Amino acid sequence: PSTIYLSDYRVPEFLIDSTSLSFELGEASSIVRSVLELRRNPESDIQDAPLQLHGTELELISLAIDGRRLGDDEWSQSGEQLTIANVPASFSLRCETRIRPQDNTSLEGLYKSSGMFCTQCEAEGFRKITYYLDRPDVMSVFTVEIIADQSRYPVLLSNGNLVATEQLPDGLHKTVWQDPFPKPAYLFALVAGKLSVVEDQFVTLSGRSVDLKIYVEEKDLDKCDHAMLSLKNAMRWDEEVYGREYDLDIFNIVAVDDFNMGAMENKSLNIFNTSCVLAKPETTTDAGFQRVEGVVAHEYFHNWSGNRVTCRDWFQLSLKEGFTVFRDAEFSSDMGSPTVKRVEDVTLLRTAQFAEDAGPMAHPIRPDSFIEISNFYTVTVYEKGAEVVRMIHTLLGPELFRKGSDLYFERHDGQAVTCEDFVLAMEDASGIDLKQFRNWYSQAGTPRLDISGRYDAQAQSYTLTVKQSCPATPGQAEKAPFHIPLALALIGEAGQLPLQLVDAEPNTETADNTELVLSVRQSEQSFVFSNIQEEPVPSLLRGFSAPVKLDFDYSRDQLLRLMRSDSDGFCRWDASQQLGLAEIKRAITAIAAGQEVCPDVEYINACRELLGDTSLDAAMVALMLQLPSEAYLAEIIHPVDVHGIHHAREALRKVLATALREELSACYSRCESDEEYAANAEQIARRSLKNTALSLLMLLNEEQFTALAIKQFENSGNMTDRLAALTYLVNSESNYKAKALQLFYQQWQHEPLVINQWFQVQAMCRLAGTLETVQGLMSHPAFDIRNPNKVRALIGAFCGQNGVNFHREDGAGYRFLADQVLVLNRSNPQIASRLLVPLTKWRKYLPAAQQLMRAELQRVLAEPELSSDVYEVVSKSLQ
Ligand code: B3K
Ligand code: ZN
Repeated sequence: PSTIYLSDYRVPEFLIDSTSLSFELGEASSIVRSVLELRRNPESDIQDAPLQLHGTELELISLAIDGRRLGDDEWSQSGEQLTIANVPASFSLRCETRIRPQDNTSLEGLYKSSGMFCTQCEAEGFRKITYYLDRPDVMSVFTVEIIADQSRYPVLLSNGNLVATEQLPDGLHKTVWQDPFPKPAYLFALVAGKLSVVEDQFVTLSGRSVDLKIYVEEKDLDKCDHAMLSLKNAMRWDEEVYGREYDLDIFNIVAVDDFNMGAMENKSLNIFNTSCVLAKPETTTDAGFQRVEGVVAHEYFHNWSGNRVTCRDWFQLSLKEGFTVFRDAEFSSDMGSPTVKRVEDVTLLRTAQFAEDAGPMAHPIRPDSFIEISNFYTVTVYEKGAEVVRMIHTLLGPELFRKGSDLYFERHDGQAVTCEDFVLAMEDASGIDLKQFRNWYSQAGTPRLDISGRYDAQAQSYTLTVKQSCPATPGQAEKAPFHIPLALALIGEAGQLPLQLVDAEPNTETADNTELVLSVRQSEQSFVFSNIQEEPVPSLLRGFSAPVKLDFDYSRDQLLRLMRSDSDGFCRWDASQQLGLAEIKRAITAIAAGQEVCPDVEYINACRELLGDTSLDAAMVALMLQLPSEAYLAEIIHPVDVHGIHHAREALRKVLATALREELSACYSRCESDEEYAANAEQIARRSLKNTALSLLMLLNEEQFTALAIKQFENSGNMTDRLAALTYLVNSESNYKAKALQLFYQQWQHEPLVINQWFQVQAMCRLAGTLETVQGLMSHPAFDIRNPNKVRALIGAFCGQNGVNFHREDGAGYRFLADQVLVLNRSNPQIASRLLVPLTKWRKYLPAAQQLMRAELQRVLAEPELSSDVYEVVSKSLQ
């Protein structure tokens, strides 16, 4: 496999003005006929180039130029390339190919999923359908004809508007679709199947009425309401917040079972993983409801940030993904609880993204090379990319940011552009210089801020000294300083102090002048605040204003003050996490020395206060009571002793539960409610706190709490509470767990999404013997290795979220993962390379683990027929 470089980008030599496709979908194979109106690109330097089209795994039947069929000597094929040497300046190319969607297990291109045909073309799947210029800067107007058996495939969909339907002989029928908006091939979609539909309407700001349709299997018709509501909310929100209106008369969503990721934003025909569209209280957890809302919105928002304005090349992926994640995060924040959403996003960033940035696959949000683009749909491109857009938002403020996004959409509507074009629009609209800020696009690694504060009582001044650095990443030894927005406040005894900065220009200030955003630009920089009457506690990186690691030497009492009274929800939560982290570190030391774990009384008291304070948002209390996750701890404590961390954390949780037994119990009762389920912030918060309390109480191993869990498991009407109870029971010593698992299976065996949760709960069980359970479940009739959701639920959850069992000291967890990766390498390379990620982090662990992990990676690398996906990840991780 070869490496592709951003610096090698050239404009396309040909353009495709229009694309007509005709599909004859059959049971053994399908025929694709295309007519492409091609012409040489006037902007290309090479005006005599041969035509080179992409194509993979296609059976070529015939080729014709302007109606004349080409002889075998007029074209040649090598690798993914079809070359036609002599072509005129403009011409029509007719091409016929045969493909086998039934045998396509990669779930890329055209494939079958539970009896229906569907497509996934991003990034480079269209070349598995027909020969084409499969690159995002070639945009074309598509007309699509679909012919299929009417009884098996009554619904035939593609992008744009339905312009014709026709009955054909032999039980066939046909539909014709036309998409007026030029688009790259990666946004093409086709669906054919037996589908039921839920319909609604949306009237846009300018008064146009849009038909909204969600297509699902008939049995799922009762699970579409939440997605439909989320779609309408997203459409309204994009009008209000970004001034973006929907542009066609129809918007379709289709749910499919077998899908490599969450969903896909194909123009007017979004295709969704069932897990990201179906929801009802009995089968879906609160997290599931929120995911549906977020993903529906995300794909919808792509209509502007992605489709109307698309990417020039795949190195610019974050242009659409980072921006769209930022947009969907703000939307979810507006629909629910802003602080909770922020804490969840920061948690993901600090665990998965920071780990990626510190690992062998580290890359900037705009990578400069790749072997397989599918490997770059990463937390870095998406989530860190969103943080970069958020920082621009912070530096510009909401009004100028909106001016910038308006300019961006207006300037580039209908174009395929770069991250640079986005930044330029933001600069042009705001007049704010983002020159140094651009380093965020080109440099990988998580910057580190080391901050210290000095109070001068005499001068009544407070000085913050900020040092920034960024560790080396593969291919980038030295980094230039970043432009980092550092939001802060200074907290005194009675609250936030007024801020007067000496000799520097902050970017933003709050109305009362007690909060501001410092622009940190140098490797070392000091900021002096005057008229400070008492020694303050700095509240730093408010709202997590930059994706950095922050180090400030807070005392316990300072952290307690922040945890009790900071007005910034994120900082408040973060203080609780830092206190928890300190306790876990002490517990690790205590256990290693054979001593008892006994946390600081003040810390326990602060937790007690939280539990008793009914004025607080329950969701925040729940978040603050949860100790930093093992995944986060693995980012902080090096080398990572998985078992040591796990035992210390569990021991500490148990001590906390013992100390807070009465309060937790009271809190549980207070949060119980029999009102009708709603996925709103208030109820979600209450369930979250209730289940956090129960999870702690379960550690006490007392019959009364086990009984409580059993009661919750048996009686609750919603999946959030039932699944939480099942999880705690499965992780307990209770004899009831086998029965619970069996009951649960029996009740939900016909709901694949629920059964995935059943697999996941078992795969994540912390008790010994889980690997054997997982291995056993691999041959359960409900498991299917060709279905990515099942692979993620069982294998992915075990290897990625069950540290103690995956990192078994005998290496059996590593061996298991390598075995599965080798199987999936053949059927579904994208899923295989994703799954491999936990092994690639081998360098962080203790020497014995390192050796075992590396041996498994070497075994994978030795496989003779590695896909480019797996090859890239495994070879880079061993470098
Ligand atoms: N754009 C798609 C992701 C495609 C992944 C291709 N391997 C979904 C999204 O981000 O909205
Ligand atoms: Zn996206």
